[in-house]
Amino acid sequence: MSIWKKALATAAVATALMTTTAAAENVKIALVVKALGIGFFEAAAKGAEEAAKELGDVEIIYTGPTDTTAEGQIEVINSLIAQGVNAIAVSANDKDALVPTLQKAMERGITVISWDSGVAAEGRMMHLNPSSNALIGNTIIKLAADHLPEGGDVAILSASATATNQNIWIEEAKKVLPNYPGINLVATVYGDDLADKSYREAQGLMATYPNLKAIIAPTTVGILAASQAVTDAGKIGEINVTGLGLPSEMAGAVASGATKSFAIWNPIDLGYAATMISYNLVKGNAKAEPGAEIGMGRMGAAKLDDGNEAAMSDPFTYDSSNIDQFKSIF
Ligand code: RAM
Repeated sequence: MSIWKKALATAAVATALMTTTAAAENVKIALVVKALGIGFFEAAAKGAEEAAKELGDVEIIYTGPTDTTAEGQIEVINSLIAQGVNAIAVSANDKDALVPTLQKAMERGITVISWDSGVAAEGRMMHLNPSSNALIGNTIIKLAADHLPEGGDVAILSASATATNQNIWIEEAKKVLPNYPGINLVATVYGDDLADKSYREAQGLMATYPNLKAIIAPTTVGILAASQAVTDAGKIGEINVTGLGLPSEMAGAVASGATKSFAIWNPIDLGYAATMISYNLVKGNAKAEPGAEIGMGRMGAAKLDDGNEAAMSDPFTYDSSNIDQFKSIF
């Protein structure tokens, strides 16, 4: 072989090697959350890391804005597009505002799903709900009603006014209110999933509605802040704070009696499942279309409905009888 032929052959081997290395590159999955610093999303990130470890060739990019705005998420998503990630799995601060940016991501070949808080159908391939929306809506009212046998005034302290998930749950909750005749919903306010704003909104509710018997917060940030506000106002026993919370954050409120009970699903499993789904879509192991079953590792398979949505498990209720078993998990 001439020296030139040898050089060419070596170059060919080198090229082949480079191609193999490129093919073995990690699948980059970005978990975009409503905002950084929220315990619920940190638990979901733990699940995403668990899935990545199991899969072996995945890199998780856990990211989000500093406050729960669509603008902040759009900025984050644009930078992920520029980085060339393989998948974006987003919990949306707004159903519609993210659509054009996510469409741009999909046009560039990026897999886009929403989980927890959804994006409108045209802005994602599928959406993973933590549970049935109707069930969550009923659960949050029932949690309050169970401790109000005589009925009474209740108020909702939500996350941001544009949060897809909370808005759907509140809509579902309002539908079942006629089934709870003594329960009188007097107001819905928004704490934007910020601890201080949620605390002030809870104080505002107590000042405006002197007969308030329960604050229902379908957000882990809101329920914690409201239980603190009720405690600081000396109203434990008078106002019950309930809704959706994390056992790790709510153990104190349950012990003090500020919160009699609350519910949630497992956020670790949710982050794990969103990662597994993203991976399977990137790898072409499944297609996001009605009727499809997309593998979620140890969580089984997500079965997509006509709107390309799937739901995971039922929410679980925590109170003084069981919170100690869960408070170190999530
Ligand atoms: C907060 C967020 C999240 C929601 C939970 C219940 O952590 O708003 O989106 O699912 O509460």
